[in-house]
Amino acid sequence: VILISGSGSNLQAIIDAQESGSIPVRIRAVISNRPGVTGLARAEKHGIPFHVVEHTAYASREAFDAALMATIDRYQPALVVLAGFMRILTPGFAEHYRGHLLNIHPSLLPKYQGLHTHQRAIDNDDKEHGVSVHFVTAELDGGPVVAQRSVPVLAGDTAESLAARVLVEEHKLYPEVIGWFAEKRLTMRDNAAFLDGNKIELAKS
Ligand code: NHR
Ligand code: GAR
Repeated sequence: VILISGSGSNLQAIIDAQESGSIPVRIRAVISNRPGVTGLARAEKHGIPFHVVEHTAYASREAFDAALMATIDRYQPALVVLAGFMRILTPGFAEHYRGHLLNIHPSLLPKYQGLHTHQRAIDNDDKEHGVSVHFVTAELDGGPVVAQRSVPVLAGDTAESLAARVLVEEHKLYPEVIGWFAEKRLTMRDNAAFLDGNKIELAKS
């Protein structure tokens, strides 16, 4: 089950990988917290069940997350994928899907947790920026990192031009990592990620 909030270009990359048979997954459903977004039209076009669970309809984060969990659990997914999903999830939600919940975050974690990552990389004069896929835990953007890809920051970059360069890498990386999970090569244990039984350690820069 894939959770989105917007354009869903990462969703599209996963749909494409499913349809080409390059990864052994079946997307059971797409859920958006915002109505009318492009990502929902992508799901519809490809015959994937889709739902809107609007966070604005709930009085608390706990109530929203309970509704989200109820919708997700109808599909009994092996994996829940955050793909441009923009609502912080409660510790109860993160615990419920522990080890079965991935996010793609547009920075080289642990740098730039939270929002506005591209502008922050530019403001700090970083020469390198990129994207991380991580298991989601209660700690925002703090769960174990599974894989990263970097891109150069170029002179004259705006947040938009840099985001576009990062997105190209996102669309390659996320389907690959989801494929590892589907092949049962990727697991989380004791707050660490393992690929083929080997603990994933971030390269020091
Ligand atoms: N939830 C938990 N518990 N742990 C994580 O690691 C999470 C998470 C929920 C979302 C994605 C994350 C990102 O990749 C993510 C990781 C939204 C915000 C945020 O501040 C921050 C980080 C991420 C997603 N959201 C605002 C909020 O109040 C709303 C912003 C908006 O609606 O535009 O929830 O960057
Ligand atoms: C992607 O860059 C993703 O990494 C980022 O939002 C974009 C969504 O694009 N995610 C976050 O910032 C999570 N807070 P998409 O909807 O086209 O996949």
